[in-house]
Amino acid sequence: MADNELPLNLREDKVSEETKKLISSLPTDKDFQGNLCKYQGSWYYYNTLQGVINFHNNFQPQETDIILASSPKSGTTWLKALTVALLERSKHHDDHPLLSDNPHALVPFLENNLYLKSSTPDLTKYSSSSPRLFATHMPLHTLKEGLKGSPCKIVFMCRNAKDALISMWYFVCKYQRVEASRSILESLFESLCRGVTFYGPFWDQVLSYWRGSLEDPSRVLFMKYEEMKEEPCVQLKRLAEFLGCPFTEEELESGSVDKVLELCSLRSLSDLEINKSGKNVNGVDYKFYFRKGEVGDWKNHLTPEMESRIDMIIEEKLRGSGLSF
Ligand code: PAP
Repeated sequence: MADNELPLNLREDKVSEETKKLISSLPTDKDFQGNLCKYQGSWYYYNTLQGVINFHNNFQPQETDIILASSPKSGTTWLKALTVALLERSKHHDDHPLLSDNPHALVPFLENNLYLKSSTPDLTKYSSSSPRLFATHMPLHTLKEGLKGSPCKIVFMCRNAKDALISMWYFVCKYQRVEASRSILESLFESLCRGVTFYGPFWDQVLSYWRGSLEDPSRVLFMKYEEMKEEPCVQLKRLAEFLGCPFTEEELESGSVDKVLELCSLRSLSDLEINKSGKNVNGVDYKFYFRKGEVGDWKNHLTPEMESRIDMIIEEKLRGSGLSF
């Protein structure tokens, strides 16, 4: 793919002179999509690093802001939809925002959308909704730097690394319009094992939020895609309570939990016209964000050797943390 055809976040055309200087002092590496540099312990494509710096320098948090954080390919789209549906549940019927907009448009990424396109994005559009909702894949310490001490609530969603890897494989092949070949999967697998992935190492990103949730559970909620699939009602109620908008008895009796889950199901969202034909700000088709949504799809693609290698690495990295997958 030519450089100017790549999604904006993977390109290098937004980088300021100052950031170029910074990059020259950082560890650098590559994955099969492009150049990466390591900033505050995480790997970024260069334009996205500029987004992080812009966010740090210019974001003005509000105390009521809610940040939806996630590992890539771990249920970000789902979490965004669920949160919008929860917060808007008493306001809309036929004109629900999720029916006409993709969850990524309703809950924009900070470093990977708003502050990627501009160092001073216009956030007034988001001020009409209180609380404002933003998203990120940055690790917690890098996110907190931009929150400047503001007590915003943070929800983090993660997923087992093997399913997230398979999801990423299909996703990059779709938007690069190439066949999902074994060689691409193997390249992504090697990057995952080396810890050199966009926003990785996977384990450091996940651990930053895990520890944050243990230190301050009223501020950081840690969620897993697998638990959301296994017991959606329980997890949705947990999310609602954390966000300070628990379901009332009346809502529980009238099936409000199921309505939110149905509106946000992969089937419902992927059937909507906006999600069939729209594109995100980085030029990626929304339809690529919806695939199977299953737990354990990795079993159809990874060899037993790949499975045991990645399991061993992750087990070792998470040892002693109390977190497991
Ligand atoms: P992102 O990190 O690029 O924003 P993200 O939404 O986290 O992507 O991940 C996409 C995965 O979530 C896909 O998984 P799969 O490839 O294993 O199928 C996608 O199918 C799944 N997904 C998207 N929407 C939903 C949903 N409403 N319910 C459950 N899973 C979903």
